Order: sequence, then C-alpha cells, then structure tokens
Amino acid sequence: MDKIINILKTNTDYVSGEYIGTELNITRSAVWKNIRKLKENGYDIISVTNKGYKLDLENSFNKDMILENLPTKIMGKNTVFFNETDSTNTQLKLIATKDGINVKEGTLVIANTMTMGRGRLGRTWTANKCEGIWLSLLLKPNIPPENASVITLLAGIAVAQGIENSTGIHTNIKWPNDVLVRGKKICGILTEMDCEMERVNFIILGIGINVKTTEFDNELEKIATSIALEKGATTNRTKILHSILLEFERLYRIFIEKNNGFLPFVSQYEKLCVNIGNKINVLGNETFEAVGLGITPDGGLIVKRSDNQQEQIIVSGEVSIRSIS
Ligand code: BT5
Repeated sequence: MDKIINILKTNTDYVSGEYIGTELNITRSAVWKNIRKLKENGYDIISVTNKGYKLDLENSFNKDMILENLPTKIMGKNTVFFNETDSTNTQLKLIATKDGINVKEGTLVIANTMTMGRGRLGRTWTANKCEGIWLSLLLKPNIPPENASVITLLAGIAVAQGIENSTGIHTNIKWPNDVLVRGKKICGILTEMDCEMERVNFIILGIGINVKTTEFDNELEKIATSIALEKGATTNRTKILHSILLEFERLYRIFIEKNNGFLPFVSQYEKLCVNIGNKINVLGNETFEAVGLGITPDGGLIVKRSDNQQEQIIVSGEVSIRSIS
C-alpha cells in the first residue's frame, strides 16, 4: 500500500489503475482493493472512471500523517487511529482499562468519524465524517481527583492557542469547556476520570474541533462554527492537531512540574474567557444572574450575583452557565 501512496504522491494528476498495476506488477483488481483499504485508513483518494485515482493529501487524515513530523515528546507518540468508531473517549477507556498501569501517558485515540460522539451529561456530539478533529488523550497526572477539572481548562487554552497558531483565527473560551469564535462553538471538551478516593488512575481528555464543516444541521446551525466557516478556507487537520498537541504538552508539563494547580494559567485564561466582565445566567440547584469576575487558582469561576451583590465561586461540573447577550 505504501508503494501505491508513493505513486499517487508523486503524481498531481489522475493515475490510471492500469499504470499502477504495471508499475507494481499487480492486477487492476488488486490495485482497486488496495485503494479501498487506503481509503479506510483515512487517505482521501478520488476515483474517476476512465481517469483513475488521485490523492487529495489536503483532505487526508490518518496515523502516518499524524506521526510524520509530530512535534511533541509524549502527546500522540502512541497513536491509535480509527477511520470510524463509536467514540474516541470510549475506545481510549477500553485501552486504558485493558492495559492497566502500563498504559502510556499521551496515548492518542483519534478518528475520522464517530457514530456515538459524546458530550457532557449524556449529551451527544456530532462528529461529521472527515470534517473535524475528534480526539482523546490519556493522562496520568499525580494529582488528587478534586483537581482534575483543571485539565479541561488547560485543554481550553491549548486549543485556543493551537488554533490561533495554525490558522490565525482568534478564539475565546466559555468557562469551563467550550471554545468559541464570535460566540459560536468551534470546539467542545469532555474530560472523564477513573479514580480512587485520593488518587487519579487516569484521565481521558476528549476534544472535538469542527474544521471543514460548511453546513451544520438545523439544531447546530445557530450555535456551531468551524475553521472553514471562519477562515473561508480550510487548514489541514494534521497541522492544527500538531499545533494543539504541542501547546497542550507545554502547558501540561508546567502544570505537573510546578505542582501549583491552575495558578500559573489564571491570567491567560481570564484574557481568553468570554464570561469575565460579562453577564451570565448560572443554572444549577439555584438559578441566578451574575457577572463573571475572574478565575480562582483551582479553576473555579468567581461571579458577583446580581440579586444580592455577593461574590460566589462556581466549581466546574456543578452548574452550567449561559452568556446573556
Ligand atoms: C461538549 O459537551 O462540548 C464536549 C464535546 C466533546 C467531544 C469530543 S470529540 C472526541 C471525544 N470523544 C467523544 O465521544 N467526545 C469527545 P457539552 O458541553 O455537553 O456540549 C454538547 C452540546 O454541544 C450538544 O448538546 C450540542 O448542542 C452541541 N454540539 C454537538 N455537536 C457539536 C459540534 N460538532 N459543534 C458544536 N456544537 C456541537
């Protein structure tokens, strides 16, 4: 299959099945079968009758491309790629449970599409085929379970910075787990944890980024956006992924080495966070209107209630918040 890819890579125009067959001394039907396998492995190969095959590298996304020039030391070094799976978080959980303590930190599960993408609290995540980056990363930080929610916030900064570095698009964060452009969601983050009373066994950090989608279905149309919609052109997924993984690795290392919780990241997060200085609705056991004031060293959101002017800290996972425009 590598040889077929090399032939397609060196030809910018269509290459006939006959030509490939003769070059590699295989039948045309063997060529076709290999092309089908390559497509299943995430290569975008266009087939046109009487013309042959053409590789669209810009739209291809697969393990080989991810590992080639991967700029990180840990994140993604061990990559499991699916052209289609149920949910990358579910698959990574299976791997982590099977491998136990031997599972490698930074293991990446990534897919071209998910049939059962998950959001928080049982919500669904739409993962259109080949239109996004749907990934899960395995982390084994030596932190108490109550500090794990900070990982979501770190990921938010990494996604915002990674998208900006690779595409030039400026994003904001809606505390705790949405990355937005012009108020619309371009990325969602789902952090899941396996822990004991005082110890985290592993954390699965799930990140979904809309890259190539130009039309969302009814429900999402008003609330979602993508790199393609914001930029008017697409940037290849591998480049964006590399940029995000690199940024996340850098932040995660500081987080682990400084052993200082979210403190080193507070000011950067506050700059990116749309809720600071703006009115929000807090929806939890109690529902009230407030203004976001800042982020605590634990990653909580400090708000000032509009009803009694009291300050209150909201802990991630407890409530959901809505911006009031
Ligand atoms: C999230 O949940 O935003 C977390 C999404 C995490 C997705 C990643 S993809 C890789 C990994 N594997 C998984 O199975 N999941 C993770 P939440 O805050 O609950 O938001 C969910 C809501 O976002 C839905 O109810 C929709 O309203 C909206 N939504 C669904 N798909 C979307 C999309 N592609 N783009 C923008 N918004 C979407």
